[in-house]
Amino acid sequence: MLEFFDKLTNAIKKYDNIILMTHGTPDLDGMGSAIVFSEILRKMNKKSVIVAPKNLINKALNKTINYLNEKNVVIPFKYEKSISTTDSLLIVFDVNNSDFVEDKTLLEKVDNKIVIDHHSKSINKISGNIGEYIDEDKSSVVEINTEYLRYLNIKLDSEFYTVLLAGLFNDTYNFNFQTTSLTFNVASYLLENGADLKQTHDFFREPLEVMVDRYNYISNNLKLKDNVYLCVIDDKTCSNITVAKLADEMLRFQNVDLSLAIGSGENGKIFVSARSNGNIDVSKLMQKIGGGGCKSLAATVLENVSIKETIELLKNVIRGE
Ligand SMILES: [Mn+2]
Repeated sequence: MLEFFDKLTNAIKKYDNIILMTHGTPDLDGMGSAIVFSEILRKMNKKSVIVAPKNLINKALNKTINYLNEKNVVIPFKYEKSISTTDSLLIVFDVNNSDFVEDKTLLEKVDNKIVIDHHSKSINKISGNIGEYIDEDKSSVVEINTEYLRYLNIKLDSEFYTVLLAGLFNDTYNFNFQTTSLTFNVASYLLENGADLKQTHDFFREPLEVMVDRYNYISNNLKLKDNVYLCVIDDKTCSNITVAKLADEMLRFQNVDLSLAIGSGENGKIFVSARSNGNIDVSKLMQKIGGGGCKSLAATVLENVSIKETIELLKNVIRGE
């Protein structure tokens, strides 16, 4: 890790035009990391831009951006067309599959790339030709970025530590997934530096009707196998985030080792989310049906299939386990 941090610092010093990007439909880990990284660069007297999200439907991230605006933090969002790519360095956070980045055109335009991620390596992996750090044992990109902050020994304003803590909460689902002693160690460091725990919780608070709705789908769960459950949103279109949260919640129940959730989005897409308490590697499971992720969180998007067919498909995938 230290070797990578040396490489990262040298690359940052070499380039004046630094572009930060995360995955499409960003979350608090990827975008939170990019926002804080841009502040780290500012402290290093380097200007940067963040590729602006086209799809900002993550409510917790929206609340975080509003919170930063209230603190007068300027987030340097720019769309691909207005970003200069000559002599530039692109740092990609929280994604290594070239199909899932916020802007593929930009990815192809920039030659010099660094990848910082914690997902399993995809067959369409972006080449981090300047450097890459991809560690599946890390809970989140926040964990890696916080280690970099420590390495640099840079102090930030407290709101940035709050954003990092929120990213950690997001990817571990409040320390339920992928959590190691380092995760707690990083959380402790963030709190010592002024992260606001109450504020972090507030980002994730949801309206009563949303929670009640989620539990309606949970109460109608399908048992696919011992300790394996599926929840289905079949009465409306929804976002991939709604599906992911359903799978997250289902894993909190006793005797659930693997939770799956599905729902259909716009344009006939079917979102599938899978969560595991660690007994089963769900990234391998989702890879079988064109997706990916980490050991305990993974997902895929299916096309040209119905909800009914997806249920059958998942039953078959689970039977193979
Ligand atoms: Mn992440």
